[in-house]
Amino acid sequence: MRLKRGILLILTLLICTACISTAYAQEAQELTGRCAVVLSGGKGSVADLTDHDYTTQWKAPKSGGTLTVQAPEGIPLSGIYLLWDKLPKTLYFSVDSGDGWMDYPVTDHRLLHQYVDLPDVRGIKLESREEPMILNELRLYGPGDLPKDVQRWNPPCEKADLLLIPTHPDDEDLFFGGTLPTYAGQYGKNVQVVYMTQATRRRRHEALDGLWLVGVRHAPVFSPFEDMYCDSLSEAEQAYHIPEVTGWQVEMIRRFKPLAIIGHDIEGEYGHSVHKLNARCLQKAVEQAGKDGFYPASQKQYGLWDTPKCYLHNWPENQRLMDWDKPLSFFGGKTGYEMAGEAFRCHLSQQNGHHAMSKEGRRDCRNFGLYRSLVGPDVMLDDFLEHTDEALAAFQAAPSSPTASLIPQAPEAIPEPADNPGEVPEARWPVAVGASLIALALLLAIGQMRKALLRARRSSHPRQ
Ligand SMILES: [Ca+2]
Ligand SMILES: [Zn+2]
Repeated sequence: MRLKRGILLILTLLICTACISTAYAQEAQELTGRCAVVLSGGKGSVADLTDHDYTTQWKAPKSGGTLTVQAPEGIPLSGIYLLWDKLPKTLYFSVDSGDGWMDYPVTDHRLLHQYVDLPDVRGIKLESREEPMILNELRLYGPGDLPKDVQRWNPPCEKADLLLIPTHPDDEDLFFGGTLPTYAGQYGKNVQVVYMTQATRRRRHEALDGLWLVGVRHAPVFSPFEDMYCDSLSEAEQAYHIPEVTGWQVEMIRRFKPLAIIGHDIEGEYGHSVHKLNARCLQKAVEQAGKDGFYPASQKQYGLWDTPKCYLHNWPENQRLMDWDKPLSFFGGKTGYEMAGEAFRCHLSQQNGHHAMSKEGRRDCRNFGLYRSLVGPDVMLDDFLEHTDEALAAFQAAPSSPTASLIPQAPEAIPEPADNPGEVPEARWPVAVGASLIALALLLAIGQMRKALLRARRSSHPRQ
């Protein structure tokens, strides 16, 4: 009797496991077109929010603008994806779970592309209070796994393996080629991108789309420096205050403590003056970040950091052509070069025919030289992180108190997410809890079966 019950329990559990894995394997349905979306106040229409175009939007007034969403009959809403033109400082968000409207505090609110998880609701309301709200796009999702193109950014790295310092959004693809698809996507390394210019909001959207596509999962950082066109390096030196640019780079290096940095060509690739300026400031910054007394504010905040390796595009020493033509399994066999090309096409505002991926001349996105190294020259010449394991081991072996600057310090009190950029750790805990419960129940069931068997044996061999 007990034996039968045990077998039954195991069978039930196996069915449950199958059900849970099927539920998690199911992709969330996009329900935007099936929801009733109503805008009140401001300029723009629901069509502007659903045309997949960052240049059209709904502009809510300073106060009293509302966006209301009603879920389709019988399907709850599990998430809302908001692509902002201008992020309001505070988001006034409420949900209707079936028992009327309730405030729904949204704390994770930092980037132009924002996904908000919802506890399966019937309705959503967004209000503008005290400040205008400009929304470019809106998408709504039902329960299930989110499609890959819904961006859920992790905070910037606490400690980066690679730090890239492109000047404008798209330079990371055009001039650093397969770096991001290979290191962020394929290898799942902690890769941090910091743009030396602020970029327009449209270009920031394009940057996020391009970076997400090639597997970057840590939010990029944009500098406070405006994007200015300069005819020559001397004009760029006038327009940008060099100690400020260098100081900002020093701060980024100290904050992200990279094993290797990738920067521009000192000749500015096709001669771009601000690319030149960026590379030349970086030559100073990489020295000064590790030295006492330079830029004391960032030294106080993050400590010193002497980066083991710094590469510059087209630098003539310890030069190599990186092989970006290897098929990458993370991208279904597409190469790093192909993925960088796809990411470049995310920069819609830059598709004017002047720029394209290249394997020739100073635009060759494979050509890098080791500008500065604390770990000797590269021997294999095929890996930006060659020899950095030894550097890392040496740093970790160093006593912690006198070299506190070498220990990663969190600029934000958010735990560092898992290395694998394809995973969203928060979404995995229900599976882990479910699996643990099932394992426990299985153990109990097996125990019960063992007891039943022993009893059966004892009854056939009664004690004397
Ligand atoms: Ca739009
Ligand atoms: Zn550029």
